[in-house]
Amino acid sequence: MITPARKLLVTGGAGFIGANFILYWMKKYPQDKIVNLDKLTYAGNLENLKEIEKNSNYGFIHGDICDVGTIDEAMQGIDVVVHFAAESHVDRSIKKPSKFIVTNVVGTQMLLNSALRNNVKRFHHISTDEVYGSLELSDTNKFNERTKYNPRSPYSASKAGSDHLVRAYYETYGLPITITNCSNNFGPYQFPEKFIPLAITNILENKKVPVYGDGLYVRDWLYVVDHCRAIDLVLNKGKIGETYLVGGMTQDISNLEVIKKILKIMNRDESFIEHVKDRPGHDRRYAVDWSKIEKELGWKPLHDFDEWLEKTVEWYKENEKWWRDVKTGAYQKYYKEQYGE
Ligand code: NAD
Ligand code: TDX
Repeated sequence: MITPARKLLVTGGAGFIGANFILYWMKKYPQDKIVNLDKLTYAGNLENLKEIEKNSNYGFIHGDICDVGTIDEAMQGIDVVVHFAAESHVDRSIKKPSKFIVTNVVGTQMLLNSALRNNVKRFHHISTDEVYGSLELSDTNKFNERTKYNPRSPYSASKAGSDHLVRAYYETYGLPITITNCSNNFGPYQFPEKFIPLAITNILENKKVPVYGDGLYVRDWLYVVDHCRAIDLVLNKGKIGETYLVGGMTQDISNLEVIKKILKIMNRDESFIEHVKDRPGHDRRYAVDWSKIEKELGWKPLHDFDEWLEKTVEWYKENEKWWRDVKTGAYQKYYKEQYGE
């Protein structure tokens, strides 16, 4: 158990899950101090943290996890590192993989070194179910903590590399680590390159939604606050050196089913669906067995997919300025390169 009034270093806290985590944590543990270290890449947005930016227990460092000077300074007096910072979009990793290796692999190793030098009490690494590769649609099996790693995209290969390094620092140097491998998140502040916010914001702009290939790809959707709750439990009750898988409540729901639900919520017909060229090496199915974290730490997802999908649609409707501001210049260029005119 980590004692109260802790000092946390959150990396990538200006991104989707990191920002949700900071908002969640500051509400639940107002006595704790948080330092957010973020490079503010295209995916980082300080608007996500507006409601807490003036809180005296919150501080922001604009910096790169690959920069030793910056991270050594940020690590001073830190009890707990929660490491979200990463290049996170599979399609971008297919077009330009190098950045993924630099940030996700090299950056993680730099942080591990600094955490070791500064005697942090916990290094928690945020990872993904994608490191386990792809399941068949006909398969009833799910990923669990014993599943063999089999990453199939540059993104998932880089995350797998980072997971191995985190475990190596535990085994070799005794760094007190924990890892969570989580399934697909959705919710407020998700950058509209990812499927659900891309679909919602395209529909709000009266544009079609690109669905890769046959659309019969399956993801294990989890509302982002449930992910934050899982990290909270692992930080407070998790066993050092352990990995916990975290997943949602949906039963093998396909991308086509997801988009049909969104269209129904938004009162639009299925003419908004546009099948486009498939993603190379597209993983068919992800499904997560989260019974270990349930049995050992008492976690289970609490946010129903349909209900929170509707609330997420509402959030994007109510925060039009937020997504219009990010769907500008560089985003337009990316969109054209990815989907054509
Ligand atoms: P995101 O792309 O929204 O945010 C990433 C953040 O990291 C941004 O704020 C960005 O500026 C920052 N960053 C990138 N490179 C950096 C660097 N070199 N130095 C410092 N900061 C840097 O990502 P997300 O969806 O919030 O994902 C967060 C973490 O969770 C990632 O590690 C990702 O692999 C993992 N994850 C994501 C999902 C998901 O569904 N989104 C699921 C499981 C795991
Ligand atoms: O335009 C699209 N059309 C489409 O059909 C996009 C962007 C996606 N898709 C499909 C691909 C996937 O089957 O939707 C599904 C979800 O795609 P993404 O939102 O890109 O997520 P995914 O590739 O599954 O990876 C996500 O979950 C695990 C996150 O981006 C990762 O960071 C996380 O680790």
